[in-house]
Amino acid sequence: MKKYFLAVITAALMFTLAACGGGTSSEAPSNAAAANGTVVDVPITATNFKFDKEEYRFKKGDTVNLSLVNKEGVHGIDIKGLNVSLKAGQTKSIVLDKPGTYQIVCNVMCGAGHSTMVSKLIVE
Ligand SMILES: [Cu+2]
Repeated sequence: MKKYFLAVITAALMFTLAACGGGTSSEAPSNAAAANGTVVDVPITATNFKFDKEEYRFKKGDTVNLSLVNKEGVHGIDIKGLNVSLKAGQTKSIVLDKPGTYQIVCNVMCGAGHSTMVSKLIVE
């Protein structure tokens, strides 16, 4: 009886270990990628008169594939200090190698709320 119990415990342990092992291995690639900089697709969506997020946060070393989507109105983006200037449908890939806060502004005279179309891109 004791032996049977032991066998069940052993089987349960092995099953748990196998399940854990599976979980870890499926997460490992993304963690490894994060350490060396992750590649992130960043669609910035613009409406009248704001961008979809107040701040876009990344880690130093990340590569971001920026694109602009106009959901409402006609807008563009300039990111000061990162040499980014995009119109709708354009994309630009940049490596964020300098920590800091960069201002994202609309670069198209889109109307009454144009000057309030401001967001931040933060590199930590
Ligand atoms: Cu504008």
